[in-house]
Amino acid sequence: MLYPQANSHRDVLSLSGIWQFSLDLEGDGERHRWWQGLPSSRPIGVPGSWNEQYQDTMFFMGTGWYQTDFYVPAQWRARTLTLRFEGAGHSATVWLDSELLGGHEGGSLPFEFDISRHAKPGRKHRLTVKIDNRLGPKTIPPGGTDQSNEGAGSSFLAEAISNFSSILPEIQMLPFLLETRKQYPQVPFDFLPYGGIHRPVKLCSIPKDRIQNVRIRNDVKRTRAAVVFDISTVGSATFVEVTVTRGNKSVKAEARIGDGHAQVEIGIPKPALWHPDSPHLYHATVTLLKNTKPIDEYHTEFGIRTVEVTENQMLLNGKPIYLQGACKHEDFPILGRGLSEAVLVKDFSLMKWLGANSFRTSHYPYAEEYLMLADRMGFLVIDEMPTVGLDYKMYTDEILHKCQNLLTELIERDGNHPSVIMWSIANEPDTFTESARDFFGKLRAHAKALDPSRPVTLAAMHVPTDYTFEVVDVISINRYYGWYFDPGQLDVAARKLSEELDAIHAQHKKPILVSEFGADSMAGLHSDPPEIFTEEYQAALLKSYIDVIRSKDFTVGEHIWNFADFKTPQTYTRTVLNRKGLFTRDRQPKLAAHVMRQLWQSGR
Ligand code: BDP
Repeated sequence: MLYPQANSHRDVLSLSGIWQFSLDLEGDGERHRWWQGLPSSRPIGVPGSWNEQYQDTMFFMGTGWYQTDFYVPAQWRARTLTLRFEGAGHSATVWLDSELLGGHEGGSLPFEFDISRHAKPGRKHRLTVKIDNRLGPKTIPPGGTDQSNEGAGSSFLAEAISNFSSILPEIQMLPFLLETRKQYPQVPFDFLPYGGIHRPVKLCSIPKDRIQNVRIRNDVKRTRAAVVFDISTVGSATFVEVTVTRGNKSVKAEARIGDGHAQVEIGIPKPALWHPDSPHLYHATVTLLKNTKPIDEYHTEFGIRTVEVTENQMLLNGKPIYLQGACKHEDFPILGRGLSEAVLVKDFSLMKWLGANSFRTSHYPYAEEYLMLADRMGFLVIDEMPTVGLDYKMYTDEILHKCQNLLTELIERDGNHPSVIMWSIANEPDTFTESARDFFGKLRAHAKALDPSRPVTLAAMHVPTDYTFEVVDVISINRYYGWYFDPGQLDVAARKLSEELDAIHAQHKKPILVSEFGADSMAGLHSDPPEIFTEEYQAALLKSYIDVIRSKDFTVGEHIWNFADFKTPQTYTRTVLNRKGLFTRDRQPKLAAHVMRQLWQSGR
């Protein structure tokens, strides 16, 4: 699936704007054929999560219906017409007029429908989208079945307690302890399960005979790069031509199409390599030819660079690279998870201001615009699957198959971006069982089969007995000493972190990224000596972790949790937001941001 673009053979119409919206509180919208018209609807902004657009939708878990009317331009005749959603969910069901087009599960990857049979050029159509943001035991990510706090896992627990309470009396405390961990909405992760059409919806007009997909890989040998374009096509075109341009130089090559596929290789002597300090991009134009006549084209940018992993290091273009940056969320006041290019630019400019060179798309794939900008501005991205909060009961063939499909979709979408240097196949799943090693081992193998050029990691928390350390290329650990453990004791935290890093590396001989560490701070709360929740304590904790991380020659980076404060479910450990941000939710720097800027602007 190619990212939509307008060029001399293609057209795109944005359907962003104000749509109509109704909550389906009784769950009977389908029975009442709401695609024929929404009852008592109100306006809603698209893209955007529904949560913060109205007071009564803030914590709503259920189905919400969206509707809009649009015209298909009269000149779009004899074309293939597609309707593309960049991201909506958690699940979406789509109707065009009264025709059911289909559905999609997962809110963070694009999906599209061929509507050529239904849509008529020059006519007005009604588009209806039913969104359900409820999660269940088999969705990715998972969630409590009713998203309330009631009755989770009680029979299993009752049985375990009666079996063990004679030998371990403390086990009777377990229901109480588990109760205190609950939050509302009840999800096994720490960000709001937003609902809505989070990313743009686009109406696309493409040629019937067309370029279907373009995969770009490069092989760099000494002073020469071979760039290979794998192109799939639809229809009867015979040749495909690729022109690669940089500055005023260009190289061209072509190949014959066989069975809807062609491979074009272009040699580039002395390539300008892509690197965060010099993010050189090449421009490629792929042209589809029928009897020498151009009938479709696609433009894309790409970078030439290599990534390798040794026992101690990550190498970018053969040289050690150290990742400094923060994990993010797609989260902003009022927009929720909704894409705003202005917020994106603001965030990237703040990351440059900090001196960061990297971030992780915690805990799901972000809008592709993030990667496009990362390519241009020079950020190293760890691209993460939406596999967050998986528990050991989920390691079944059915869930594995689902995760493999998601990974395929992710690599299909993001594989051409030079900024993506590593795939993260999960965040903090249960990894204390051997079944975790098998499950994530198979997921890693799937990633390698689709993309041998990038290392694979997993952000783990079950240190030191973590079975997935055996199957990843780079070990990533999320650590919260000095916060959830040993609060207020930075010396203890530093000692534990240091011992743990040494022990993991001694056993596994793999490079380690500290993929999360941090402390909440309420902007404006100060204390001396530093106490938890103050700006001083957050800054001191980050600094002391970084001293430890940098003292090891096998660490490959420091990723702070989090870039900015973000919205979470309600629980007594959160004051409306998770406040581990270097910036407030509206992107004003806390003390820690200034401290990190000083550290990062002067390099490792
Ligand atoms: C980590 C999770 C992250 C949380 C963070 C926290 O990976 O999603 O937000 O803890 O508690 O374990 O702040």
